[in-house]
Amino acid sequence: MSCNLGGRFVGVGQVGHFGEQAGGPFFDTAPSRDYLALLLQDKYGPVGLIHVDAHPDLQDEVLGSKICHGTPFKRAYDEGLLDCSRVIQIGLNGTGYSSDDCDLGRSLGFRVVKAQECWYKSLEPLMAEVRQQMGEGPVYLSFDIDAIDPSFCPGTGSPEVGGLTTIQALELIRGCRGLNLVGCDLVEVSPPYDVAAMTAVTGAHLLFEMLCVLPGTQRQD
Ligand SMILES: [Mn+2]
Repeated sequence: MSCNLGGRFVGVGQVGHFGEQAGGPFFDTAPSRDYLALLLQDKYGPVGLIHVDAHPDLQDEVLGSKICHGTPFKRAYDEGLLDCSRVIQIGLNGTGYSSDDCDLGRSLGFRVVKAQECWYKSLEPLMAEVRQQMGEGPVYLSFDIDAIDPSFCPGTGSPEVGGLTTIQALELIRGCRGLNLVGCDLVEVSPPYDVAAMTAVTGAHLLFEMLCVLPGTQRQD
């Protein structure tokens, strides 16, 4: 395991076959995701992806930059890191760079589930479908905290109202049990925007929940 505690990027971990990381907003997010994904590609080849986020992060460039927080999955696609038939984006919501934001993923063969499609529902049925879609192959879970409604998680750089609840976030992560998870991240927690550490505490819980659904983890109901 290696850690970088020097900046907003609070940690990169690679434990055995598994990588888990937490990243702050903006420039540190995309490279950290890309770096770990490249490590995983060397080991596993193209991976399935469960991407929970209010934003598609599929722009080719943002403000002239190819590497920033709006571009990581376009770069991953371009690098051949993704098994596109096993990619789902969940929680897209609110403002975007363009009116076709939701179509970016669809055009690449991804399944896209907007936040509004999740309102008032348990996400357990959706996760049953996701487990079918992912099958036995390697899966990477990327969770942007801004998929969660800012009433729960205000501490993020691009908040979008009408997002998921924390209960739905737990359903999403717990619904990954049984998948061949080979890596995950939690990104875009921004302490300067946080209120009474609400977002940081939720983020810590979500990272713990991710550890609890790793392959081989013992479970007590
Ligand atoms: Mn986002």
